[in-house]
Amino acid sequence: SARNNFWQQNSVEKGLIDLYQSKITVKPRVENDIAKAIERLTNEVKPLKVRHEINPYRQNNLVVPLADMHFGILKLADIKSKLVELLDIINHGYKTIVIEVIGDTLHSDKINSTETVAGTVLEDVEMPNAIDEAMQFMETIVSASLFNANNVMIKSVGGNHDYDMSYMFMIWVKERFKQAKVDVNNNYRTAYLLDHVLISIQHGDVNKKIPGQILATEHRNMWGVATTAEIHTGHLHFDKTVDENGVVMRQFSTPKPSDNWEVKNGFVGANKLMYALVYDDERLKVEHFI
Ligand SMILES: [Mn+2]
Repeated sequence: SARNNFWQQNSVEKGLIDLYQSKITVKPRVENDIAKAIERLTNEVKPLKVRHEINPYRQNNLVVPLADMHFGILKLADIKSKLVELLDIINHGYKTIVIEVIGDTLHSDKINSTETVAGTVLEDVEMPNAIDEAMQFMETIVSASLFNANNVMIKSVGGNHDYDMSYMFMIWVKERFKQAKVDVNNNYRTAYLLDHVLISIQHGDVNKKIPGQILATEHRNMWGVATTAEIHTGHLHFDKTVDENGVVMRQFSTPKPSDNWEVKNGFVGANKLMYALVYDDERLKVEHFI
């Protein structure tokens, strides 16, 4: 803490003189403050109850893909206006809202150092605060979704920055939002049917060669029922949509600001967007760029 004072005083020799005083108090920086991290993680982890009702007039489905949020680099303040826009879209009301957590929600897989899953050391971010903000963000959009949809599903896969951390984070999500169907898993991809749309989510760092064929092979039953099939990924931080023999690959960008590594390498041009996708029974009808 710091405190400053300014005052004037009469002196016999110089007359009125200015006096200035600063008091600075410091205490040692605490490294490896596990107790503080545990307190943050367990703070008010009790189920949340949101007013939830079934409305048969809600026809369409909404998918909110969250790819590469990188909380730690990303601060909630960076996406305030995007969050308002997303909530406006959620407020229209849907049959089902799906929140897809596609990996790298958190920048680091460690709490007191900043590293990827493979151990690549990154520029330091404040992870307890990052987890706090990720929780606030999830709480905001899941609460709004529960209020505005007949069903809420939350699907997840870990990323190359947060695979282990993400697993634990999703356990918090599952415990916190008992009214939603939360898919916590330690797989590298997961798939689900949204009426007659088959959607697979995978972070995008693995299974890059023939993902459409792998989807058909691993989920024969859902593949047979589906009218359209899509794979949702992130990882590369830029927007790209490709129709690969009928399987639409949607790679989403990230709303986070460029970090030092990206600036150094010149990876600064991508749109910094969030997305909300509206589906009818059989296909994508509207894509919101937020
Ligand atoms: Mn990644």
